[in-house]
Amino acid sequence: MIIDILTIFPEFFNSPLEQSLIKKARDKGIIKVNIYDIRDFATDKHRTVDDTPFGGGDGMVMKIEPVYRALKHAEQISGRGYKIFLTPQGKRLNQKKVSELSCRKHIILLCGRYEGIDERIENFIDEEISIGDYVLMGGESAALVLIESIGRLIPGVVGTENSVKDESFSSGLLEYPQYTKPYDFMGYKVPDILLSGNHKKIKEWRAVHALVKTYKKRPDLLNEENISDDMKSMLKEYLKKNA
Ligand code: 6GU
Repeated sequence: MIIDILTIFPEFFNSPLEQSLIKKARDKGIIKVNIYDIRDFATDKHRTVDDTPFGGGDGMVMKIEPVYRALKHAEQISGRGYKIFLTPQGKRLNQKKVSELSCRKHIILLCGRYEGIDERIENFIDEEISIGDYVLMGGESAALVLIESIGRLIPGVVGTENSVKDESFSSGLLEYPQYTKPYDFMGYKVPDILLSGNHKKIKEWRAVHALVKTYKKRPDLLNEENISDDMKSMLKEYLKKNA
């Protein structure tokens, strides 16, 4: 996958994209990241990328020409890409969207700063994405969130496919509780069933506890689609026993 990032803060990405699994994926050539400095596409000697808003008001607006030229340049280098504008006004990101995007060959992430980009940018992008209902200083950290969430779904980036498949959200539920040594930490013990060696029972326990955890921490995630009648009665029984 080719990921192009258009930003006025190219250095922002240096360290995060040089760590851990993303770095390995880049080294292996599974992910190719190109960072473009929008300022390089300004045409005046001050390399201006923002200006005051028409109609007055506080703050500055990112000019459309340098952004447009940066987009065109990125596509000249790597071909047509799926152009995403990171903005708090975009569609809220979720695992389904992440999964969809992970199938694309080439995405272009446009990071906005200041009070936003000239509205006419909407004519030149494919989608606007927000990472949640709060306001960041710019789209850069949101671009990183996208890269991490998408990157780990690309085959070969995260160790085993299973560790991706089983975890929180892919199934619509939170992940079951995990433990490692020591068995007893300050009196808090690991559930004995996990030490029993009975794989059928362990599987069952994990299914119930994924459900219990979701019910307790994120009840908003439960719906008719991700909870079968069997699971419903198991949850009821568990809650009755542990009331
Ligand atoms: Cl993508 N950008 C900014 N500036 N703020 C945000 C956001 C994006 N997503 C949530 N808040």
